[in-house]
Amino acid sequence: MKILIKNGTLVTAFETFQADVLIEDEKITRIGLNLEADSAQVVNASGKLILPGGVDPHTHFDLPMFGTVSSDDHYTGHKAAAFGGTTTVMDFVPQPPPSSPISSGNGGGIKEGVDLWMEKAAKAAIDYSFHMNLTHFDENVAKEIPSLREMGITTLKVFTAYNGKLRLDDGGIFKAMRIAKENGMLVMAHCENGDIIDTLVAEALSTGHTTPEWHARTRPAWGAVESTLRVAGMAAEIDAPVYIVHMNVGGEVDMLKYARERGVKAMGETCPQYLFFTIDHLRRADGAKWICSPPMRTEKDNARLWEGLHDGTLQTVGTDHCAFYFDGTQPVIYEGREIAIAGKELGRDDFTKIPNGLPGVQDRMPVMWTYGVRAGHITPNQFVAYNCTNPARIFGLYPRKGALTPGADADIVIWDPEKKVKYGVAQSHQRTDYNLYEGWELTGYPEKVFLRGKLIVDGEQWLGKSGDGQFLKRGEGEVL
Ligand code: DUC
Ligand code: ZN
Ligand code: ZN
Repeated sequence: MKILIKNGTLVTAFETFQADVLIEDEKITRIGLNLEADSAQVVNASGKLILPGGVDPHTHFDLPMFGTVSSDDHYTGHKAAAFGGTTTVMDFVPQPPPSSPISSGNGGGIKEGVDLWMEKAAKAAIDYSFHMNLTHFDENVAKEIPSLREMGITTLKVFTAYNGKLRLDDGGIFKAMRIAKENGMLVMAHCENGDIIDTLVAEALSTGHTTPEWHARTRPAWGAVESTLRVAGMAAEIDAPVYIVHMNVGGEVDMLKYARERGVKAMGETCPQYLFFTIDHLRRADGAKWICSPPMRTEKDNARLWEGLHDGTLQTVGTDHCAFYFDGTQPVIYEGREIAIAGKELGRDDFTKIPNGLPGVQDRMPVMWTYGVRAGHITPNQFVAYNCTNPARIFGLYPRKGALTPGADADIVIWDPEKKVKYGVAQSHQRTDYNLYEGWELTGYPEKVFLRGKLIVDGEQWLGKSGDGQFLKRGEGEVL
């Protein structure tokens, strides 16, 4: 099958130029001016931009939490991603706790966790890969980590918060980072201060402070700043790369800059929610919609994060997509069926019971185009770098993904830079009952989305299906 996309303007992480693109079967085979190809189906992209499919390095589909589960699974979340121009997602595999019945095998629980996630993701509609959450660490776990490489999983996420649940102590993180380095793997760090959070949460609850705002007030920004430096310090000591996920505080950007200026291989991701929202959103009557961890901060933090993208201190924009319904007692119609999944209402009287997480996998590229590129914070090439190319490079998928080049997978977005959309839940395929960007005016939107040469989104039309997505085995990534 041949498809010839003619007259478009290609935007890569490095340059912008006019060219035609020839797709043969699943790959891009030629890029050049005035291409011709016998029997090719021609798509006229005059006036449109051609971008590589987005790569979202940070999602949580079908994730059990607080007695419910995140409401987008590995099909619905993939479909939503595709409508927003994303064709590859990387999801986090929970490590079963040692007490879990599925953790029996060799004691580390890693293989069992991955097997379970493979099963869940069999319904994939776009290409996907996994990161491994490392939430307990002992000799058995240490021995099992290298086996992840054979599975094509070259990343470990560690937490400096969620004491007694997800957190590793500093010694555990340090040892895991050493093993990761020896095996060409990358540690991703969730940076907050678990001890201080637990102290403040207990105090807030005992003094009757139960509203969503207290979610942010009990997770101080300084905890994120100091733990970012702490983890970067470990990376410096080991000479290992580290990637700080969901950076949300201006001071974290300062710490990242400090570390990078000293040659530390530290990289950083932020997410749209930390660029646009603040603790004030948690003070609204529907503040639970904005509950995620780490929390929203201040306008000053928003501005510093934008600056970090503008000057290249940060490398990627992920979503941390982990959708929940605002009111899960009311079903949502999804593909003709009523679906109700318990959500944020679980914490109506206690912020600690509100499932943590936000929708965003579809929203990322459209909102970053209008309010990032058009607003002058980042260039179109930076947009492609942060949303597509850098995640592919850092996580070992480049140039198969995130690239417009012969030999790359034909994951292509035809982007209409002039299309105006009043965005919100009505345009969103994310399976939840709200959208954080409700009523936002967008200019620029995906028109057609190809996954390995197959047209899966055509305007409003969904042409993809469950099973279209492939698991991507990843190799060693680059340090950017
Ligand atoms: N934060 C969230 O808000 N949800 C899922 C995981 C995370 O780190
Ligand atoms: Zn996290
Ligand atoms: Zn996350």
